[in-house]
Amino acid sequence: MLFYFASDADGGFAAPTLRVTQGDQLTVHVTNGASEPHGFSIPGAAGATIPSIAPGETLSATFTIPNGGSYFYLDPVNHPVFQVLGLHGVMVVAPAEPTTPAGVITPYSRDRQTLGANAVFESLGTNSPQMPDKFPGDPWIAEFGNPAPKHERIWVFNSIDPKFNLMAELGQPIDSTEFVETNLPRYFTLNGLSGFDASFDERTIPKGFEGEPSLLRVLNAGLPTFSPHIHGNHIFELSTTNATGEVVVNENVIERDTWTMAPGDRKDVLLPFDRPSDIPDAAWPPFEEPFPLKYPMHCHQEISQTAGGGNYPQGLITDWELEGPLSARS
Ligand SMILES: [Cu+2]
Repeated sequence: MLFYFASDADGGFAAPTLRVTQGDQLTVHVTNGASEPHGFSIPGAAGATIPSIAPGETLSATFTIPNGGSYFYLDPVNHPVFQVLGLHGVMVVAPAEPTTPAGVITPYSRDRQTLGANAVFESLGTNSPQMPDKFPGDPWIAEFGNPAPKHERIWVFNSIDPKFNLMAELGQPIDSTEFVETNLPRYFTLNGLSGFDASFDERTIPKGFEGEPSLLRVLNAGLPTFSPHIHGNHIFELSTTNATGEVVVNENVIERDTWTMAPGDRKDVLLPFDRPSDIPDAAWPPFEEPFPLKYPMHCHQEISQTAGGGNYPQGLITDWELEGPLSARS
């Protein structure tokens, strides 16, 4: 597999999304087209590391694809400088055995599943084996391998301090300690976009009818800790990672309206596409306010909502769209 960190081949992402399956052998060939050494690593994937690649050199790594979940591939050289400056991408791993003992599909392999996460997936849909009245509609529909899944979105967060981007552009060396300790981000991005651009990006906005739950794979490549917050529905926080980068499915799945994304965090959350709970039965579906109902995701770290030192809301923000009620689904 050949890929380029800097290409725009995958839409707004800085690098292509790898969609692979647990247990397969994968060989990546990485060519360094820059004028300084770079490397390659996938935290949580044993053997997926090339410590250093000289300018103009191509090196390879072959590894067994790890457990189902969401991963970063990134440049570990001068960490976290080149990762934050843009040398990162996402690897989505389909689990080898995605079903729960009750036969419901999840993003996680059977031997890593938890009762708590399974209960969420088993409660989705009109024919739910757990709670048929809780989330009427469909179960979560897995689209493993689909490059443009309807029921999944990837959200990569990042931050930019232009002073360091200028140094990189001029070929000046950047000290990683200085980079971290003096970083004053002026731009905050979601999939490389911000503000209005992120709020209207079809690859970024979760969309669906009531009863069409969506998986959000949320990854923080930047330096700040973010606090994404979603209106309209609560999310279920499904997974995190351990110290070695392995995907860990949460035992206790908490329903949240805001969650924490520390630097390097990779967390999957489920957006149930439930009827917003503050709309009374008698007022649903609404007839004065037209569909789609648009709800924001914004970040509760307020600086991240700005650009260029104050332009609001041109930061890390997007919408999700409820296209219609269950009764209007085709
Ligand atoms: Cu809000």
